[in-house]
Amino acid sequence: MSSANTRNPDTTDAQGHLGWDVAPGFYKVRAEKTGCTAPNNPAQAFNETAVLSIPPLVVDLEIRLNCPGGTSTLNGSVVFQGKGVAGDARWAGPLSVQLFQAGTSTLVTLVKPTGSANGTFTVTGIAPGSYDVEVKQAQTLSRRANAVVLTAGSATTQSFGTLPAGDVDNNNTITIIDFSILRASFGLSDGQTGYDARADLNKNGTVDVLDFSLLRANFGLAGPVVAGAAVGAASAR
Ligand SMILES: [Ca+2]
Ligand SMILES: [Ca+2]
Repeated sequence: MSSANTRNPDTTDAQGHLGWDVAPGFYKVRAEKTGCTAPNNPAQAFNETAVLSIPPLVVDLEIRLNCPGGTSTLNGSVVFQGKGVAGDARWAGPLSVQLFQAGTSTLVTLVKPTGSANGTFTVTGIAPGSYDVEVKQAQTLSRRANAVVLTAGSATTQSFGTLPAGDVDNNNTITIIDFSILRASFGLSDGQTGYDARADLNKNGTVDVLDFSLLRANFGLAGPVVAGAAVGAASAR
């Protein structure tokens, strides 16, 4: 560097630009960052320019690094009660996924992926780490899997198990309040005055005894239910 400009290290401006004065001569400029490599050589942990002859002034120098696996992916799956088997269109729809710092109540991120008819969902762009992951659908209790390890540049697969149905008001407990809403809509179908779609737990367009049975099977439960734990099986009623 020129003696008139010896800021080292230096930082970029808001546009990512960085510049400095040098004494006349021949230079290479090298860039490196932990976890990154040269785009055309994964074995080389840096990238650098060709030899630059200074002067003249060199501007718009661009040094690219390939930084793979900066984030991780979670491929999750859940099972629904009362809506047939995996592949049923009633399984598809919005989910709420919360990632907590493992072992704490610190919420790192809340995402709302759309689950498939098979109950699978994907969350991408997560910083690698260990998380307690909680999954909820609006009419079910949540399920939680603890200490799920997400690794940079790869996808982690996690089954959460059956989401207990019956949380009509979406507060993660199944109580008399949920029952009251269901009762108020009992016997009504989509389109009728007073019909409350939240109480249609099996998503068949009518609030009836099937919905009541689902709610009754899980009555008194609260989420999150730990992934893998058994819950009241509505299908047994
Ligand atoms: Ca509730
Ligand atoms: Ca129904």
